[in-house]
Amino acid sequence: MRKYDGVIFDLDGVICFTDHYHYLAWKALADSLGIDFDESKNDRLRGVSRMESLEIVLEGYHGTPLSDAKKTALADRKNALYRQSLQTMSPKDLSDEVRDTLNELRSRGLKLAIGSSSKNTPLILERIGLAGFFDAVSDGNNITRSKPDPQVFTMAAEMLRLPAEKCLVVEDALAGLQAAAAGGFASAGLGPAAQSGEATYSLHSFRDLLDIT
Ligand code: B16
Ligand code: MG
Repeated sequence: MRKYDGVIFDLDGVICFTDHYHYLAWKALADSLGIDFDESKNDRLRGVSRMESLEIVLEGYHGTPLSDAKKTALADRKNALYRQSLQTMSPKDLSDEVRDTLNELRSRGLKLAIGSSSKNTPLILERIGLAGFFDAVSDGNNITRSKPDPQVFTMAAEMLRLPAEKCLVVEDALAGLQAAAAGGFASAGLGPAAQSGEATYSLHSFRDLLDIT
C-alpha cells in the first residue's frame, strides 16, 4: 500500500527560489530606515509571514515609534519592490529536476498541493508556468495564522480531501517543519531545514522525493 496519497509543497525555497528577491526588497527598505540588514537576518524570514518579517527587520530600528498604519505602508513598499523582481521570473526559473519530479509524482497518482505563507503565490505560479498545475493551492491569502501554525497545510489537505497522515509536507524552513509536525504531517526537509533534526526525512535533492513516496 502507498504510504502517502498527497504531497504538499512549500513554494519559496522548495519549488522555486525567490528568497534573494525577498532579501533585496527588505534590504532596500532597511537601508531607507537606517537599519542594518544582511543575508543571515534574511534567513530568519524563511516561511515567516510578511508582517512578522517586518517586525524582525524592525528589531534594528531605533527611530520614532511606528504606528500600525505606517508599518502597513512599509510592508506595502517592500512588497511593491518584491513584485517588481517577480516580474523578471519566467518558466526558466523552474528547474528540470523539479518539473520532472512533479510530473513523475503525478503519474504515480499522487495529489499535489502548494502550502505557502506567501500572498504572492498566484503571481509566482503564473510566472514559472505552474498556474493551474496543482490540485490545490493553500497560501497566505486563505490563512489567518502563519507557520509554525499548521493552518496552511491543514487547509491544503482539506482541499485535497486527504487526512494529514496521508500527506507529506516538503519544506525548506524550520517554521514550516514545525507547522507540519503540529498538524500531524510527515515532512521532508530541503536546504537549511534538512539539517534541523525536525524533518521526518532529510533530502539532498528534490528528486529524492521519488524514493519516499
Ligand atoms: P509574501 P514560503 C514565504 O514563502 C517566504 O519564505 C517568506 O520569506 C515570506 O515572508 C512569506 O512567504 C510571505 O511572503 O510577502 O509574498 O506574502 O516559503 O512559505 O513559500
Ligand atoms: Mg519556504
